[in-house]
Amino acid sequence: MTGKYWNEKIETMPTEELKKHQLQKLKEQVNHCYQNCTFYKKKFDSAGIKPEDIRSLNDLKKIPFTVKADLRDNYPFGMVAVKSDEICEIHSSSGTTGNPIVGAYTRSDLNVWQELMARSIYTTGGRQQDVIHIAYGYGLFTGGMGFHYGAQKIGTKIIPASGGMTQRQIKLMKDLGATILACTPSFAVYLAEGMAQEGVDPRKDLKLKTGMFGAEPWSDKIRERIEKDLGIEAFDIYGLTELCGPGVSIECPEHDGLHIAEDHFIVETIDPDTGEVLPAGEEGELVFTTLSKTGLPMLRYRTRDISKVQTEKCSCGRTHSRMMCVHGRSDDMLIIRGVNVFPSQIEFAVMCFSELATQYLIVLDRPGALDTFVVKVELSEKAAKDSQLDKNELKNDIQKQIHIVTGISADVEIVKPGELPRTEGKAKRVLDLRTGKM
Ligand code: DLL
Repeated sequence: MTGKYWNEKIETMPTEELKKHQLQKLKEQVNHCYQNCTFYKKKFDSAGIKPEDIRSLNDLKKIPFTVKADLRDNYPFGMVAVKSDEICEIHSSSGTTGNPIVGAYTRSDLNVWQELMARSIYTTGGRQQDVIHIAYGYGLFTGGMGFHYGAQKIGTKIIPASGGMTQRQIKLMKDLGATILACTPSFAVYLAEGMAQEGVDPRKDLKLKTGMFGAEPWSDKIRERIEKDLGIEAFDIYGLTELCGPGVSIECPEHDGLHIAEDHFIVETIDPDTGEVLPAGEEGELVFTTLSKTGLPMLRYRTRDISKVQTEKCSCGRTHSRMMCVHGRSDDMLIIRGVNVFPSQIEFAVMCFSELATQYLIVLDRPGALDTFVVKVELSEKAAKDSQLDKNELKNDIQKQIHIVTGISADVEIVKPGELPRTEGKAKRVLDLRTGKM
């Protein structure tokens, strides 16, 4: 590690060299998949391609996509490309229906993940002398262990707090001198609320400098609030179980996108409807190909996450492409009265009002022929105490703002501070009661 880079040679590698490195690794990865995984061999055979056909990065397009359903259909180990005793750790993502998505790691996969997480923490300024409070869940979810491994490699002091017990977490952050907070953005908001209630002033009582937030979409408005309420610099971190967990990409101090670890992944952006590969800079679904995975390699894995990728060099000196923050997944998109709406649009509209806290809940139902669309929002503690506040006017203004952002009308319901449910992991923003109602 040198100065601001964890691995300067890799992180600032000239693009041509990086591409050569990717091609070499891609060929190896494709061979590994074809030789050792029946799933991929069948896919290649039915598409009429052989590993030798992948001669350039452009040939990647010839490989069929891999999708979430492939993982579910081959649950738990049908897509594993090594002998069973080479798998030494297993994680899983929080699937709501059907078979869970399982991530199976070999020792070498764990080493790569640890390296990527050390790089991520280091990029955001984390050093050996820091104290990292990890409030991502430990266990099957990759958040807790991923941060733990990365921080161990840097030598940072680790507080493995995991989720839950908000009051205890605040006390520990204070008493143990946490300088980095790692958790979901929604839990950071929850912690900030808890501190306000307990009269803890993060600027005076805590030593926090930075926060590493990810695992769910979060808007710029939430970022502003977290930075203001906790007095820290916030960084976005992205990843998914299928690829390794957190550490696939990390925001640098320029705060202009998240650098993708292109020495271990190739990213493509596609039109989610047609599968057509889009030019750099255009918004679409992110598709990743792993270059170093041995246990569960992923060729052209469709993430369903919507973003765009910039390839220009960043002012921080890193050459790896940047993905802009993910505001939603194509399968999170709601169709309300025939109109496409992303929960992040509602978040944007709601966060425009300083009278509101950061919690919101979208409730959809279909009692008759038409969808009902209710957005429950919470007053901030301060606004709740303001006797001058005209709630009807506020409600009308929020309704107008939602209409401007989404093009459809919602009923806004303003509730008291603390009334909406909080989650300690990923936030649940939508309650869709329409399922099964025609
Ligand atoms: O959420 C890994 C992770 C843990 C990332 C901690 C960052 C921090 P999964 O549970 O498999 O893995 O969920 C992956 O979460 O496809 C995205 O839809 C969403 N996601 C992850 N990071 C972000 C982010 C972890 N920074 C799914 N912004 C992904 C928006 C994110 N969405």
